[in-house]
Amino acid sequence: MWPLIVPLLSTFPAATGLVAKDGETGRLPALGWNSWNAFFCDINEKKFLDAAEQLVNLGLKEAGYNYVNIDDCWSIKSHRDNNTDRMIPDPERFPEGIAGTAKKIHDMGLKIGIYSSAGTHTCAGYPASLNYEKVDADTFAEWEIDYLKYDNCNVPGDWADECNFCIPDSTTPPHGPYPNGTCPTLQNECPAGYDWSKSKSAERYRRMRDALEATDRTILYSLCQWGTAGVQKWGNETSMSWRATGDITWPGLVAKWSRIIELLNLCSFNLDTTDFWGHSDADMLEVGNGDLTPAETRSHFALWAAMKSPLLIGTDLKKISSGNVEILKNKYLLAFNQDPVIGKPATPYKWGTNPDHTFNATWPAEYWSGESNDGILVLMSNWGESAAKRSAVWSEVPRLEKDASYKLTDVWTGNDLGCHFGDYSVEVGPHDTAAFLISGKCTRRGMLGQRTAWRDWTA
Ligand SMILES: *[C@@H]1O[C@H](CO)[C@@H](O)[C@H](O)[C@H]1NC(C)=O
Ligand SMILES: *[C@@H]1O[C@H](CO)[C@@H](O)[C@H](O)[C@H]1NC(C)=O
Ligand SMILES: *[C@@H]1O[C@H](CO)[C@@H](O)[C@H](O)[C@H]1NC(C)=O
Ligand SMILES: CC(=O)N[C@H]1CO[C@H](CO)[C@@H](O)[C@@H]1O
Repeated sequence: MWPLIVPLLSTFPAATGLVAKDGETGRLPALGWNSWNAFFCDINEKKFLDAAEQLVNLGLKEAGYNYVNIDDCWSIKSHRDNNTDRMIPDPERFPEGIAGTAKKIHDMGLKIGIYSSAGTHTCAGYPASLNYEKVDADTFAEWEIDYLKYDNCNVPGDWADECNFCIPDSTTPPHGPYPNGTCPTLQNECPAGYDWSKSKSAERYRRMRDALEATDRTILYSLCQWGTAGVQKWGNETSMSWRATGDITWPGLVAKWSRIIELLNLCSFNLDTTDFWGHSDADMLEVGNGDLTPAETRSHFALWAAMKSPLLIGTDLKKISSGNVEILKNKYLLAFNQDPVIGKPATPYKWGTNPDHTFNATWPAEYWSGESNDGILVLMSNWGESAAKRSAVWSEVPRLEKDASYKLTDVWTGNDLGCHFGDYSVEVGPHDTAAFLISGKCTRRGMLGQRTAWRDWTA
């Protein structure tokens, strides 16, 4: 009955690309698990089933993490099927094919994602989807895939953009744009005002969007386009999420705090593009990986959640510590990330140590706030190497009144922090982030102006 679906479809602007056929997929940031940060190419079906089982056992599925995403290296490397042109799942890694794995993941009440690239080959050199968009989209739909991560490797010369987007830091992978278009070293930079939605990059990603649209399945379309080619301008009409930066990790660079803080700085300048249905993606989580301290892990997760990045766990869930599971399940931060009423992310309201809007890869903004259905979330970070005081001053925090008393809840402990008039100060450890939710105004003025060390409040 065609007329029945018209009202649903008509709620989406016609110019907007991807329609979620189920009316819901992609409206909020995706939550789940992806193999890359944990295993790189060393994957097989068992690792996905283990991850799925652990999502269930650890209560992460219950908390909302529902995608199990296969990254690079899942197919036969040498060729496509000579008759059908389809990619061929590696029979040793996936003995029952991707469709077989998908069935098992679905039977656990979870969704499954797959990976390809808008080039001739994936980043690890496997067949990829440029010029095969239709056959691949149809194949993924037939396998009952729910999510596609679409990378940007091995773009042939005839698909090169006519001019270049600024990638100021020349170390690979690319680091994405500086704000204000200042590009120190680029050859053939596109002129100011260039319409990046007309670029060949945008066209490569639109082709797969259209192929996915033409299937009869809802497949969340996630661009892994490294923040290049002005994707912040066309990502939302092309996809449900798009990467703001280069990778958070690659073989040889695993879970480095320096990389996390660098990405946070870059992402902090792209937050106005995120709202319902389209999310600027800060890349997959490193929670549980490398030598991140608990403070660094808290900051990483809190800021990624607050920016409304998709949250894809990237660690071996058979080895994760209970402390890290608790961070991933933080109910206040997940509620903010998955807010059904307010789609905008938290943003910096003050840089703190540095002047506002400073672009600094080791010292991004330290004071963040965002509105949510549950109240105002405030984050105060300390990027220094020793503990320091951080003060949230109501007159500086958007939407708060200067001369008012607010009720605060500590996001990490769930403790009621009581009522605070005018401001709230805490001691924050190195690389840590204090986080609290302002859930309402206090009517009594009983605790005016009282200050306390973070977490020491017992009143
Ligand atoms: C398919 O093509 C590849 C590469 O051209 C070749 O190595 C392989 O033997 C062919 N397979 C079949 C079944 O024809
Ligand atoms: C992205 O597109 C959706 C419609 O698909 C729209 O609701 C949303 O507001 C857009 N985001 C921004 C930041 O404009
Ligand atoms: C980044 O900010 C910190 C803190 O102010 C400062 O010490 C450092 O020199 C800055 N880095 C650059 C490259 O300006
Ligand atoms: C140096 C410079 O021009 N900085 C500007 C960058 O853009 C922000 C707003 O996006 C301005 O507030 C800064 O002044």
